[in-house]
Amino acid sequence: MPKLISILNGPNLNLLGKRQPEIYGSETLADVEKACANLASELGLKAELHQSNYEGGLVELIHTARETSAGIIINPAAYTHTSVAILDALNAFEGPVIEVHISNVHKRESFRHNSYVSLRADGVIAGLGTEGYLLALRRMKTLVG
Ligand code: CA2
Repeated sequence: MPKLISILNGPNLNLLGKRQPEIYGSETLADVEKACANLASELGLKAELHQSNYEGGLVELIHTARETSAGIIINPAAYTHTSVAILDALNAFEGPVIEVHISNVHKRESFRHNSYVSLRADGVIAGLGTEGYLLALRRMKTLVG
């Protein structure tokens, strides 16, 4: 059985590819899901992508991943910069965690420079577009085998 990697996405990322392409590119979240599923299968992994617009929804997805997944790739979107609840949930997850941001948050407003999730993440990718999810999956393969 291939190991499962949960790819979790926060608020407004359901709009990916539909608004603000100058910041977030033109690929939709469904495109990202397909590309991740294909790469995961090449790597001998399984990837499942989820998105929630709610903080508690993301906490529950992390709790589910505790039971099902070898690793978590997470783009918590705006909750990156505000959510102790998501940090606490990730701290209760035993496997590797990689934080992904599509845009380079360090080149943007100063409120985007702090990440609570980075206190737990084993690695952080920012500013590499949606390709960041694929690079995170490759690193996951190294980490979970
Ligand atoms: O760069 C990223 O991936 C972010 O996590 C995206 C968040 C933002 O709050 C973070 O600071 C950085 C925003 C996600 C909103 O996604 C949209 C995508 C397309 C159109 C509108 C919103």
